Amino acid sequence: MRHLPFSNAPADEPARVVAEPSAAGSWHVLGAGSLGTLWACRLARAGLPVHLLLRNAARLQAYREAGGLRLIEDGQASLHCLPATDVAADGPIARLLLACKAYDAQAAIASVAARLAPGAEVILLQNGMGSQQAVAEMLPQARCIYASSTEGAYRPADFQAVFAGQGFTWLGDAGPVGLAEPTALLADLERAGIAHQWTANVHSRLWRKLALNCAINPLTVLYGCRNGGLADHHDEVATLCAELARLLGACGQADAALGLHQEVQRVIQATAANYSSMYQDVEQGRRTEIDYLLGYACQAALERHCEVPHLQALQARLVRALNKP
Ligand code: NAD
Ligand code: KPL
Repeated sequence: MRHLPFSNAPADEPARVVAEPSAAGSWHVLGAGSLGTLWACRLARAGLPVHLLLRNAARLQAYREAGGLRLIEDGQASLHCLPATDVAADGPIARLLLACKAYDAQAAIASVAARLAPGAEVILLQNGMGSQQAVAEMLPQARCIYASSTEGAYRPADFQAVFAGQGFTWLGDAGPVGLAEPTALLADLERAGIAHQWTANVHSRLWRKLALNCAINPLTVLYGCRNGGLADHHDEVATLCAELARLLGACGQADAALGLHQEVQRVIQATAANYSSMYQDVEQGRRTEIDYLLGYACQAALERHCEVPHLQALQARLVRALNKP
């Protein structure tokens, strides 16, 4: 869950953590933005080898000039001097965290796919649905792991992340269940203090989060309000939840629909002072992940002949609002 940004001012002098060059068994992190930095710094702090993969030589140079990654927690900054190369470098990758936005995921993974060792573990952190699935299809040689996270981080500047909201990350196999749990990977997360749980049904978690995001995020953009402002639009939220629950049922995800409206109301209350991630993207002039949220939901409904007129109207209103000059 995201929380209101607190002061962006980093603490006086950041604690400095110098990482050793990466060894076999390293974590590679592709996408050194908010969540990528949050994960990389916590893993490195726990003494685990972490290696950053940057998009190109210019980004690598910018990283060197920044002197490392800065993680800001409770107003305190720590500096993590992690080894980094650009994606064109050689060398096998055995464990990769893909931490870019949903709309960048396929291009990003294509730039390192040839380096993935057979059976490599690839954690996909993207929000919504559609992009993780598309990436998994591109990587038949890897063990793709879907993640659904409620942690919150934002980027006050390049190569910096503010840890803005404690949360939880569900992880599970993209492919058919049957593989043993990736115990070494989960042990690393435990050691790094990343709150998580392995689940045999991560798809249900992803659908549930998709539904929550569809019921809340677009309305916060359209009404220009914090999550708590949706208390004034109770009926509209209830109608959307009813359609989303029907859609989840039509998609074989009836469990993910249980108590949806109550949970949406609970999240609206619990995060009343926060701006949704979509609101923040729009506010900061960044592209939204709408295609992987409401867009995905409306397309799924169309394919299953499931009537969701309010969701469709919401999508049309949102697209109109986002395209306004
Ligand atoms: P972000 O924009 O802060 O970071 C993405 C990073 O990926 C950027 O540094 C970008 O330069 C990099 N990138 C993009 N294409 C690349 C490429 N081809 N090669 C190398 N790097 C590339 O995004 P974020 O907030 O960290 O979000 C990442 C994903 O996690 C999103 O899908 C988001 O919805 C999800 N998520 C974020 C949060 C959060 O609080 N930030 C919480 C839950 C889920
Ligand atoms: O996940 C969220 C987001 O803002 O993306 C919440 C807080 C649940 C609102 O949908």
